[in-house]
Amino acid sequence: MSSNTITVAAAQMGPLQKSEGRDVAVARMVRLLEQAHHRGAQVVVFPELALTTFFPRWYHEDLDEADGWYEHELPSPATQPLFDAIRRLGLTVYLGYAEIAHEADETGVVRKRRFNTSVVIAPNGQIVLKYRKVHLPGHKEYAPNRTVQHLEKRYFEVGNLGFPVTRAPVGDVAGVNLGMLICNDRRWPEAWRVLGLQQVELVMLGYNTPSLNMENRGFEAHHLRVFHSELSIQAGCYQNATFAVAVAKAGSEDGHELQGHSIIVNPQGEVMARTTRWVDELAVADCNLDMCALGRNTVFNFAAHRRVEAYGRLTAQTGSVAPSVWTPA
Ligand code: CDT
Repeated sequence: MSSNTITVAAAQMGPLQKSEGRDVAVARMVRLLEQAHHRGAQVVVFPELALTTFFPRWYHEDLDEADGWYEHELPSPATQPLFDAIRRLGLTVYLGYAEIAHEADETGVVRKRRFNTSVVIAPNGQIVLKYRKVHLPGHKEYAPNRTVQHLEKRYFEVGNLGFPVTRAPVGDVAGVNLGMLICNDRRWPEAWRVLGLQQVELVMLGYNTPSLNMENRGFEAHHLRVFHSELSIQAGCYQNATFAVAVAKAGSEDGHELQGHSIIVNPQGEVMARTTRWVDELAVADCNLDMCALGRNTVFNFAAHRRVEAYGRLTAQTGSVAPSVWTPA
């Protein structure tokens, strides 16, 4: 195998019920780490909010009542077995979790803040990189028109760390450019491009995507939900010359189905490995990082071909605006 190759694992998780504690999640995650190590993986990626059920579907009037869903420290007594396994097996791990941080807001006031967060944990148990989800889907208030609530805008602030990339050793490779996204971020080309502009080589991303559109504003077929997820990830990889490990929570959580379909994608946008079931399941692939060079030096040689003078709208404007109307002379 090339000296610039790393072996990565998508550690898809089957459902976690509302009644199940972190002990259940952590025990299953440790088992997945052991299996991934056995299959030669050096990197393991878990889903978004991996330690609990997807709690934003449950409404709490008082935010503080929801505190039990969040991590107040990492590691904690409950998550320590995960860190012990990471050290024992010498793995690099992406962990998605709900974070409570006591830190200053933009006005300088220190307060309790809540984020949908992921970290990369090094084989020695240290946190290498932290990311807080930027694109929060859903709504803030209880929505009686919805079959199922999606209260991410209630439970989380918009991430305030940008889209960081760092270079860190992985397996036998001295330096790999690592970046992260969380769930809905994968649908936004802007997020991928900010990572691409930092020469990312491996994007790790976890998700909890319902199998059905619960907004009750029109039918969306299940296969199209999966197609849109894969389309976004494959396009993000191709257009930014990067690998991605994209990992789902899958199956029925208290009767609410999550779509599964975790994939590992190469810089050509091809799916290299995928999960096929809706339970705890690994997909493993060897990623030769030299593959990132082709796109980066040809079609997507950003320095040669990007035209920032034409992209002003991307940061000047949020919503779309109607064009001026053409009228015949
Ligand atoms: N967790 C998360 O971000 N889920 C959203 C659901 C939105 S419904 C299209 C996702 O983009 O998968």
